[in-house]
Amino acid sequence: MTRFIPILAAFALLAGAFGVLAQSRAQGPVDVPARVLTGGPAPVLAAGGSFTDCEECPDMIVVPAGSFTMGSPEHEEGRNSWEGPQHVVTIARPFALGRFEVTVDQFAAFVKETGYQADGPCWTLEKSKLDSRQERSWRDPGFQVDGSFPALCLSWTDSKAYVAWLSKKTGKDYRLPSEAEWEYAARARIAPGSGPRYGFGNDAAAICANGNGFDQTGKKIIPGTTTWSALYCFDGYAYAAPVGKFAPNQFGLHDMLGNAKEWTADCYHEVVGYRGAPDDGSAWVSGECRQHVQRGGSWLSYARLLRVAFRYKGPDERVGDVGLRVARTLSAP
Ligand SMILES: [Ca+2]
Repeated sequence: MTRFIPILAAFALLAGAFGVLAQSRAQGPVDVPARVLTGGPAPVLAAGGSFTDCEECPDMIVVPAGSFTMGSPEHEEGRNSWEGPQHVVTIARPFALGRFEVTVDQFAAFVKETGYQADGPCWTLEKSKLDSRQERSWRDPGFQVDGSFPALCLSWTDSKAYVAWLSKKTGKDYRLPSEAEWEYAARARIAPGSGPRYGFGNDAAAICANGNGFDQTGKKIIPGTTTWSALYCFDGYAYAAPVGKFAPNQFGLHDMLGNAKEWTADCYHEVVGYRGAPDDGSAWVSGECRQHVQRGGSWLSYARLLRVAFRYKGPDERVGDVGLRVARTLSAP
């Protein structure tokens, strides 16, 4: 039961009123072949460049170095105290981040090559009921998916195993992004200052053009959600969407807003908020670490939960709206 509660709380949060539980890219990415990264004295990669290290590997975007203000201002509507205090984080070197969330096809390549066991159970919402279902997994998260969908029902351990495999396969440093890297990339700005609450802007009605959240499509189609808080727009997807169906942000990254919540490397420090958090873009892994941070919201998240400063937490369980996006450290030029 103790493991059930955080999962339930997380779902209630992302689902909003679960009724008392029943309520212009940087400069335009330029394709950079992987070999420029792997060859001898590597040329400096331009921010916005993209590469892929192997056929089955995620498409990567080079995120520029810069600084940003992490967290939400105290006056932001719907804010939680643990989104503060706001603090400036400096990302001293460019790094790479997946252009999309890791897809079913990409995760399948990992499972096929290693025999890794990532089958159920997975917590899914079906027939108006959240439950841990043995038959659900990344292959079948409770609704129809194909290889272009984000791989869902992945635990933090599954996600770590995937990036470890990518590293071994490519000889490169693949990893989960830090929470700071994630928020920096989602805000897609390279100078400090409070940016717009949804990354692309402040207009909740425009979310449907920028990402897949819990919208009027979902409310119409998903059983038992009529009392839930939803976006006042239609994004066309009741459940998850294939990756890349929505506009990229200024860094060329798709689906930072909604679709799948994404694991980060960071431990969750709810009580202290960001007091004691690193300011150099590294992951915060010291102290209590019962849960890890997830970011970005999902197809089950309404506007407040899609704010770029919103922080989710989750125990190491498989859940039907949680997947990952990979990061990679870039070699020094
Ligand atoms: Ca939707």
